[in-house]
Amino acid sequence: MQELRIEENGNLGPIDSSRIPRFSGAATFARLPRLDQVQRADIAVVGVPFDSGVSYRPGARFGANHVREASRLLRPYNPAQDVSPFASAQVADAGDMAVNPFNIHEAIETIQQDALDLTADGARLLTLGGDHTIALPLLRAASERAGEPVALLHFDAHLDTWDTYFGAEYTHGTPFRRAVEEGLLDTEAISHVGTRGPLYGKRDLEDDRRFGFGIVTSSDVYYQGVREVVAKLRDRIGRRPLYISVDIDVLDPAHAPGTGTPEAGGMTSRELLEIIRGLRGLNLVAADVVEVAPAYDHAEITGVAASHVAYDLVTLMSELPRPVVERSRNQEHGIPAEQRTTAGAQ
Ligand SMILES: [Mn+2]
Repeated sequence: MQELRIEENGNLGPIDSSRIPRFSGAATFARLPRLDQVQRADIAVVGVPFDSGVSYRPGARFGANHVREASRLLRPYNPAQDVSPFASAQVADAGDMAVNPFNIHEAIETIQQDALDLTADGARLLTLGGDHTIALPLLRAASERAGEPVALLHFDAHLDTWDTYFGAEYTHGTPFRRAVEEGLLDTEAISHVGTRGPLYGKRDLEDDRRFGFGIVTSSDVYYQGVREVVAKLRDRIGRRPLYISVDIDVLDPAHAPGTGTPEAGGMTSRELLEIIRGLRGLNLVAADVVEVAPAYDHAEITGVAASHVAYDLVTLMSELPRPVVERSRNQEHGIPAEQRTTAGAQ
């Protein structure tokens, strides 16, 4: 059937839900075109169906498609930011990366390379997980593209700076420790937001502080309020290239039951969205939304929350100028768009 789309500013937008019911057809993020349907994307949304790094409930491998399904109700104008993100920028769904579920090392390599390929022409990347393991290769790609270590805002119930589980270095509880060790992060500008819940010991916090992380706990958000938190975070980040990683378990289980390691006492989806909206104008180079595990979701509560978080992140990106990219060797010899796996968008 014909895809009747909204076109604005020369950008191919979402399927027009006033003419084609929004509950019909194959799901892409926000009913946007697939990457192979556009000349070039300013922002690519890609899925990573991978959850081989989880320590508790599995199932985040189904997260990206769940978020796509839950994103059908997103509309093209974002009144909270007074921006029409799909008119301001060409946004497209790049489908899913084909990651090896049986080999975590190979999966990490694939994610890093695919992220580099997708951003070779200056596109910004929004990734839908997948478990939090994927943040490490995504940060490798982001800092390589930025040409310097990046600032990090990490929304999560957990620190994710633990060392190993069962001797394994690459898991969903360890990506940010690895990222610091690899020099991917500007440790003057890295913060966790929304942390809470029991730890193994005080040492967890001491290690984390030693790596340079600032912490805004879930309680801090409650007592200080969104405005004060936003002001502190903006201060710390400044003009640095910024990566935002959102583990959906930053939300209270009431707002996001469909996740792998839930903790009571979390932020509301309103608080999270307001903090993200407070970050307008910062140099957001890439972002992810991870740990959506649909088997534990009900009535798409988690999927809807994640899709709105992704939408506001895309909105932030849509206002930024497209980065100037020098034609590099990597770009000349990268994998052509048509050879990338795009199965997930179906
Ligand atoms: Mn996490």
